[in-house]
Amino acid sequence: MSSTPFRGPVAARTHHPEETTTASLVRVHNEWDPLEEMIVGRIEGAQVPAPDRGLWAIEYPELPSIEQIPIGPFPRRVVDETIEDLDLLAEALEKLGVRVRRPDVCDHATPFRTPDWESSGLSNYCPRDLLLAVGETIIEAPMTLRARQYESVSYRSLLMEYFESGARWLCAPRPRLLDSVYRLPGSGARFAIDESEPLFDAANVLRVGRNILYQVSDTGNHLGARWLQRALGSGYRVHALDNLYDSAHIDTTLTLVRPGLVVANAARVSRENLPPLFRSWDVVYFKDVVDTGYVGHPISSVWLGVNFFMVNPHLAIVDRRQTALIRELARHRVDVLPLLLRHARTLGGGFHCVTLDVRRRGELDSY
Ligand code: ABU
Repeated sequence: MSSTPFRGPVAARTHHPEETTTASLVRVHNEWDPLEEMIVGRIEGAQVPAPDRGLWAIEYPELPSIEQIPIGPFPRRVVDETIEDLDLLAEALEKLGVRVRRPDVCDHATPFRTPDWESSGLSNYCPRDLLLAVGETIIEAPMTLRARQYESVSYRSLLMEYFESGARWLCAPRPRLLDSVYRLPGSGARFAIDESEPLFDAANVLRVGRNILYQVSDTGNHLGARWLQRALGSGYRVHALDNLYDSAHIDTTLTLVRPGLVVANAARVSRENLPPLFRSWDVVYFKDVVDTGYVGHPISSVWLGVNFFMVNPHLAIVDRRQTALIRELARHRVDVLPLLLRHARTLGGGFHCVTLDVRRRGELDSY
């Protein structure tokens, strides 16, 4: 087990007196406390960007060549049905009393340049990938794909509002993402990115109070974990886990239900690599995921089926086609609001990915 704390013992600490304010619209300590405010993504304007080494290495490593990446807009039907599904999710949350926020609509085909390369954008479908809310801090992650370097522009007015309310707003060092960062499919390297600069997608992280789980993988390196530990300070302990899943994001591998209950993807997690934090928890090693299919080329595995989120410790929002999972949650006294994301696999995001919980009612604890 490689759970690597980078700083000393966990201790309560405030960064600066002015940074702790009950008025902050960002205040979230874990994945299950009662939800008060959530960002729900958008699909309008989404596209697969011009191909580059990173897109191939991270999103399409199974393709034999970079030229075979299916670039361009997603099919009209996929976009229209996803607009409906996301709007229904937003409505359902509002009926539950949750304040729902959305990013601005953006044309991701607009090209942009840095001194080193040119790219265009991807989508605003997955706020979870991009922004990390921990306590009263919201962080723009140092994204691993070039195409996603300016995605946070669509969240700018929201970030300003959060800042004005008292939240601590950080942007991780903008990565340079030279060609040499990426290790191409077939190179024999374990991960698609190297350790030359801090890199991580926010969806590599799960919040368990003062313990922050961080998946080292194609979308997060050790330097990224070190940066995050330093940014959060000694009140938190970042656990860098390099034995869970080598590909993108942690939220199809572990899903936290409430203190003491976690759903683990049985294809990736066993007693041997279960994070030590969960040794005294009930663990549902779940295997009966339903493949909900895709159009064209999928950018995620069948395990998007376990990519659900908690509205509170007793209520989950789960894809309604995941009948075995819904039964399993019922066995553990968890109610489910069954909803639909018809194109989750095509677009690379389930219910946890397409949302970002920025405020939950509850206190910071150590678990
Ligand atoms: N965006 C998460 C995809 C992870 C997976 O394919 O399992």
